[in-house]
Amino acid sequence: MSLTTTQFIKDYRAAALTLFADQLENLSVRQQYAALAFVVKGYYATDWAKTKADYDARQQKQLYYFSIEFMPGQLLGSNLLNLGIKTVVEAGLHRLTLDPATLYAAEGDPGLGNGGLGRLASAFLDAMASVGMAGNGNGIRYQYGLFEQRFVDGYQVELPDDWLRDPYMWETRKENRAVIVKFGGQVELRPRRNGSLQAIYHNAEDVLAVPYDIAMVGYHTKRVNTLRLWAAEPVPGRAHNLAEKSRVTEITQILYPDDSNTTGRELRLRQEYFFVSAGVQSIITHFKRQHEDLHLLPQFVAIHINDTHPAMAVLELMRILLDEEQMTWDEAWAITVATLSYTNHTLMTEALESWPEPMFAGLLPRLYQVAQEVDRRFRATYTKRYGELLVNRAAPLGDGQLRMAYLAVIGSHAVNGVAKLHSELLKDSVLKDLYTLFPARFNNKTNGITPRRWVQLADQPLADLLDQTLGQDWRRDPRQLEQLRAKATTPQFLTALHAAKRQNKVALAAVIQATLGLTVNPDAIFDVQIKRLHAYKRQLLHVFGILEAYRALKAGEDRPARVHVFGAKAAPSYRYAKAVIKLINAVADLVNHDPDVAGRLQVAFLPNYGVTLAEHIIPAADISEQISLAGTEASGTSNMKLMATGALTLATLDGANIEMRAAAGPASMAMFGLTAEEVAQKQRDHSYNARAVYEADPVLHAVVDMLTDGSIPGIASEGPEIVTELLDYNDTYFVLADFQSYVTASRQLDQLWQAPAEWGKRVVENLAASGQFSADFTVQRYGREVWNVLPEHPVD
Ligand code: 26W
Repeated sequence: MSLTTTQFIKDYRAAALTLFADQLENLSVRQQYAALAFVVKGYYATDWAKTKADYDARQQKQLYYFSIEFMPGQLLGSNLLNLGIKTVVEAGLHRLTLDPATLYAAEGDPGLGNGGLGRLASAFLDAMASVGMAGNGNGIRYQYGLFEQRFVDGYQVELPDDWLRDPYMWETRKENRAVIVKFGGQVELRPRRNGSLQAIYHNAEDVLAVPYDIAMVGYHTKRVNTLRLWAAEPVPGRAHNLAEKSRVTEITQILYPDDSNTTGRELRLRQEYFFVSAGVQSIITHFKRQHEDLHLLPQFVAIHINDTHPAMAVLELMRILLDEEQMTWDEAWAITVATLSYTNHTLMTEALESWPEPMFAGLLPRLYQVAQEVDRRFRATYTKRYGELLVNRAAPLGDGQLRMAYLAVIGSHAVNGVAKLHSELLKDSVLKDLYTLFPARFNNKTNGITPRRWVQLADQPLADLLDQTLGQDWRRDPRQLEQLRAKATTPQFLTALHAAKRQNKVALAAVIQATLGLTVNPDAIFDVQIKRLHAYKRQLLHVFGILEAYRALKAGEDRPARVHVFGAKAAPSYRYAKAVIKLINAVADLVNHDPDVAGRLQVAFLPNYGVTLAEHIIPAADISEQISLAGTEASGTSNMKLMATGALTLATLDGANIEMRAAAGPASMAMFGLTAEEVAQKQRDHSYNARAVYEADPVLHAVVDMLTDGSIPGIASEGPEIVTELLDYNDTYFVLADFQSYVTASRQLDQLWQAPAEWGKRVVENLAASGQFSADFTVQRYGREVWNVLPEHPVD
């Protein structure tokens, strides 16, 4: 959009007067931020309305991305960048003697997700708007997001994330689009003359679902899509006592903080049905405003199920097509399968949701009836050809449970994993039987990241250097970065690259100083591991690497200085993960206060890791730790972000690490560890003996013993607990097995660090290849191969 600084200042002053009846200068930073967001909202309002009108006028097929989690991050910077007015507005702010960084920092970060899955959903929405795909988000407007993490004496403490205490400027309440969602009661099926069954609800509990829409502004496309988040409210005009009121509002009160363990709680089931039913109902209402015949639905609507949490969309769409549209089962089923598609994000069995039939039937009686019929017809269709055994294993209802992953596959026309290895492992393991039945549905869609947030916004020094070196085309098509391989070999460029990274490290050092009171050496290697705390992600292996280095330095060995930076929240009920958090903080205390290693080894565990903190940490990383046990991390996305800002990856052959290495080159990453096949083999033949590895390796032995011999103060219970998992429960995630090759690979990076030109060369290889992992390419592949929703402004 064309905007002058003068015009912006005029608009901004007007907004301050309108919103706060006062001059800009007199307002608090929070109010100045709110007025600025208000102005920006006005700048894309027309495009937003026009986008919707265009889609309707052109009868554009639209994709609805159903996800129980979204992590959009702060939106002011990305909205200004995507509108193409960031420079103009920042110039205006300076002229008003306001500091853009202070206003950016005043924005809350809606933590409506746990980790990878939620952040990916938001990256996809940004990407779809930026390539001109008609893609919308559908989720929940939690009143409380993911808990705020504090460390008290090294222990994780969770505080409520009351993110709505200040009005959220980017949302618009659309009560005119509210719908009713029904829970409980009994359902009577009364046959109609046309043979279809009318479902009559008795004593059902009605909940009002009120949508809040947030604009998803495309990058220089004038396309603005919608993220719709639903809030639960009592139906107005119905008498509700306090208990009834809170029973309703609690549905969207809080995000479940687990990212790998199904809680099986009824409230979670209510949350899942609530946003699915509200979403499907509003999609069908919108469709019917334009089309009579719902048989045409798959031509104009695609609904994507982001992991199993929205899998009830299969049953809800069937319910509406059967009960309200009076279709036959086969008609309804054909439409449902053609409209729906499903992505699996984890192989962890404990993360695959299933609901006890009694709970499901009690809360969702009509949906349960539909589920029974889906199950009956599934068995009737496939048993003859595939036999009872396989069909019993693959049927949606089994062992008294409704198995949501199976329901999602059976009710969708496409099923994908999020990296090549993961998509293959899905076929060999958790979805093996369904792959036998529906091989054509299975495909892979390797994850991606949005280079606008992680490079253009978070890493200004690198972005400026890339502009100087390549011009600006890379900002539209990051595959242009491949040109770096040829252009970026000069000592000048490598020096400038190192300077850009150092600038980010100095900035992060200031954050570490302010947050932890720790002064870190910006010329040390910044070794970063940022992701949820989970045993399979092996933060423990990283700790063992630190202890190995600590012992070596104490023994007088010389090593390049390293600062280990951690960011990680643990699910509150995940005891082992919380023990590892305490261990990391205890090791930080030990190492950071030991004069023998001062300035050569430091550990900074920054609390409350999330999107905004990631934007500070990622550009400052030299080493990216992607050390999960091979075969456990579905894809990873922090690996791609750290690659795109010039870190070298220390990695196992797991998830997307494999594809990143293939893209950047065999020497571009420091690989180590067992392969997924080797792990599977050892698991199959039970040939792994962790204690034997421990006994056979004196270095490892000494490191493990530090967890119980008092060398690390403050872990009297956590240390033994962790060692018990390793030596008595045979180390589920092969930490001991991969220790030596991990240390070797890490030491190779120490060597490389002492050859800056060589290090720089590897960084260039990674930067050059990083463009391939833009989410723009990922969503285009989904659009062309699964959703049949095409990009208006394709990047290819
Ligand atoms: C029911 C509790 C629960 C909640 C969330 C179970 C599982 C989840 C998510 C699927 C966990 C998750 O975030 N998975 C991550 O998804 C990323 C995006 O595809 C991948 O990059 C990560 O590898 C994967 O762990």
